[in-house]
Amino acid sequence: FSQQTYASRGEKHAHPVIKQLFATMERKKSNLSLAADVGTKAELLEIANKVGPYICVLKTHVDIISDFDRDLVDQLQALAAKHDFLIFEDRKFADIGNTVKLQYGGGIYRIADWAHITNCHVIPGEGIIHGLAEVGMPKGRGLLLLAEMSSKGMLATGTYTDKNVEMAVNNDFVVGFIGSRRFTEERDLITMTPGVGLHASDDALGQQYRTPEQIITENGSDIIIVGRGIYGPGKDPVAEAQRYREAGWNAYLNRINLMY
Ligand code: UP6
Repeated sequence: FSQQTYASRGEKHAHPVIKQLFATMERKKSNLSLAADVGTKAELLEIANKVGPYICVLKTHVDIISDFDRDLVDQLQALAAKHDFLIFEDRKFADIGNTVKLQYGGGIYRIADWAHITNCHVIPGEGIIHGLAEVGMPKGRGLLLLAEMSSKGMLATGTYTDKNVEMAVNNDFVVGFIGSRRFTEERDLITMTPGVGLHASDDALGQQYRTPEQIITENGSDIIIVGRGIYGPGKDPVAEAQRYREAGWNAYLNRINLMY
């Protein structure tokens, strides 16, 4: 699949969210997702509006927003429509099926009502996917499994990663993975990769960075997730987003060309 264009994969894909995602990526020539880890509603809306034109996915952590409310969701959805991007709530669910069902559909955030994509750890076993699917599938949502993580010393390796792939291949609600590479050719499951930086050194809390070329061209991942590389101290978010969009897209073009 990594030899095909995003457009052709989108045309053939059975899942509505991934169809929409690939079409957006092709229209905007962007495989960049912004990890918007900011603390307030105003900051999130501001960066989503500024960087929106250059991204295919806005990745949120709604539980770090101090003044979260329904209006934030309405405004994010309006920005998603205006700038043509999808919303991925990086919730990293990790409980038993019955509990995650309540967490995904309810509480203050009601994530399933507005996030096209969310994700989970499969540490509890396959029941977590079934619980989330009960809420998300009727709404046409998609789920990513955390097959690997970007941080130093992470424990998602070997058999654990393989189990993620097995569970994903066998479930229609799963649309892909968080991880560093392409994981399977059995069906077109996407990979989104965090821990991407053009010149960043690793942070003090275990985060490790690789370049778009390593991730997209060499490893066959589909989307780069960039946070502080875009809005870190002293950075101009629009200029950085443009730079990462171009780097990510060129890395993809290199991959496609390599295959001809
Ligand atoms: N993230 C990782 N690594 C993972 C999974 N998720 O960094 O394995 C998320 C973080 C953060 C973003 O929760 O939102 O990706 C990375 O941000 P950064 O580019 O500022 O390091």
